[in-house]
Amino acid sequence: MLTLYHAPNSRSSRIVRLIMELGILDQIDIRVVSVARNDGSGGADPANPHPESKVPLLVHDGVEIWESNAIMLYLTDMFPETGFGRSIGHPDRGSYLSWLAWYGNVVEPVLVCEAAGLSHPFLDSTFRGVPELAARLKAQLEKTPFLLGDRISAADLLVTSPFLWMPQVIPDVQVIRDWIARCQACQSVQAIADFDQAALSA
Ligand SMILES: N[C@@H](CCC(=O)N[C@@H](CS)C(=O)NCC(=O)O)C(=O)O
Repeated sequence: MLTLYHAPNSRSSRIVRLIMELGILDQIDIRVVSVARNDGSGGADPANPHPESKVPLLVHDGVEIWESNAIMLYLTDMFPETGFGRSIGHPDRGSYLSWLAWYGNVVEPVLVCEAAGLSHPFLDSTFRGVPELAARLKAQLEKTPFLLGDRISAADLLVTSPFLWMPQVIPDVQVIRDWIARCQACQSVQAIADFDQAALSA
């Protein structure tokens, strides 16, 4: 039994989007919960078992899996036939794990600091900044249309996701803009928008 705790228009929306791309919506019990929002709205939901009251949280037969990159890896490993991940033994497995981890370890800290207007030598030396992040993406996207070659993967969904909520931090680099547009061309973009709108109206 798989249960996803989800709040509309939040970091868990990218997990619902992946679930739609994997075609496994009917296999997951999606429970909509509230979370505390940056604008002061919302609040912790007693129905959400996440230990920090956050989303996303996936629960599989009683085991909790938290953090978006871990959840994406878990789901794509569980449903390898969908082609959205790269299984153990695949030549791109190491790159797949690296992009997923890089997102959590580098992309979110860099973009959150940028959006918050924070700068400090410790932040720069630990995470680098937006120019280095853009250079890393540009170098890859000049070689391949998606992070892992010719086919979109969960890594593309994850790494492009913050650019949807924070378009102001999209690097002004054409190959990056083209890649974001390619990733946004999927049907799941409208599907998740409709799903979240319906959840908010319910
Ligand atoms: N690194 C976590 C971040 C999760 C996170 O911060 N989620 C926000 C929603 S966008 C949340 O639940 N916030 C509620 C809170 O901070 O109490 C992930 O990517 O899964």
